[in-house]
Amino acid sequence: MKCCEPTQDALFGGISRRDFLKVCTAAAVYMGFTESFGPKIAEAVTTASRRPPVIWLSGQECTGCTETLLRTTHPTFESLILDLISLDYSETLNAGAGHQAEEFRAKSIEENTGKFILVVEGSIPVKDGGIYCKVAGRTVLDILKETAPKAAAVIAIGSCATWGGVPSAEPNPTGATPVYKILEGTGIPVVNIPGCPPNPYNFLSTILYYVTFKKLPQLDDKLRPKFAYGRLIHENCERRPHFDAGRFAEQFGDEGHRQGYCLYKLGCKGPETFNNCSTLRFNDVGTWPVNIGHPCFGCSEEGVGFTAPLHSPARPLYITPPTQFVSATPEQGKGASSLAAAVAGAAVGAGAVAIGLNLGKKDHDENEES
Ligand code: FSX
Ligand code: SF4
Ligand code: F3S
Repeated sequence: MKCCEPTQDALFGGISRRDFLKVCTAAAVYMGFTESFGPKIAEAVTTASRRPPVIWLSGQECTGCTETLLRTTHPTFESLILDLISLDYSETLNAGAGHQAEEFRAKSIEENTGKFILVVEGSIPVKDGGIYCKVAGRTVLDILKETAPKAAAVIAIGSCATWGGVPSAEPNPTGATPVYKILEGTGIPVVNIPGCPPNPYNFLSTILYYVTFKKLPQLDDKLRPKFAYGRLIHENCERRPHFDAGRFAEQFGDEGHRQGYCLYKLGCKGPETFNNCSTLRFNDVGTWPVNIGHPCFGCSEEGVGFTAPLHSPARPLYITPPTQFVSATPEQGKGASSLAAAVAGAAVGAGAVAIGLNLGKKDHDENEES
């Protein structure tokens, strides 16, 4: 047994080997591999000679992207992330401050040139020379331009970093610009993980993929991992059978809304937003906007979130077959909750939902029972 291989009782990222395997298996399924790939990912990660160093820069943002990685009910996810990578610099999480932190960043970049992952959270203001966002007296624009060419790859996390997000909303007073545009033409590989905030599992899976295969996952034309952003939310939504049957909530709180009908007429942008919220869901409680009665407002999609009016109807990109056909009579499908289980079972990524979101819960429940 290799020294870094976890034993039955060993912990990785503060979680048991069994839970770690669950996470890797969920990530494997979710990235389009078979379940049997989970142990291979786990082995690659635990036997890696070195955790990839990460420099995390912040531009114009609300820190929601960092928070989404840290705020989990069970203290497992953030420790898992922090054990997968060596987070050498993050303005939010740095232990040191001021000159000390800046010196550590410079040292890590120098020692790890060509090897570290640069994560950027937030958009980059370019107007007036970028003076609207400065760290340690320098513009983030300068810091990004100086740091990115030394990185192995750049991960832009959140809608702000990937396409501009909130700071770029009209009239975009600071010239908020996405990271990939700043780096256009440099040949530096950039991965976009949009969402405001994005699902932390999309970030985790991208890191797991990189550590396992030593390369970036397949990306779409907007530089998003295809495994996470390859489908419209509308394709696997639990309310989709209601859409197909023509049952809509007309107003918040009306009978259709209480019955869990489709939220299209309330402005749901699921038909024009590519993301996996309807299959992967958020946090330990496994919820997402549509599930709790609010239309998706397209927070991850450029030209939709923070751009289209909240309650204007979506412009469906294409009509796709539903994942599940149900009777059009409401009696047989009372509300979304009764449909959710059936649809979720058929949905792509259901394995990830079932396994990933129960992380730590079983042990918790067992403890409660004992
Ligand atoms: Fe906030 Fe991140 Fe939104 Fe932006 O997420 S959650 S404003 S995408 O950069 O911190
Ligand atoms: Fe779901 Fe929205 Fe599509 Fe209705 S319009 S099925 S609520 S994603
Ligand atoms: Fe955002 Fe819509 Fe998902 S608002 S979190 S893309 S459901």
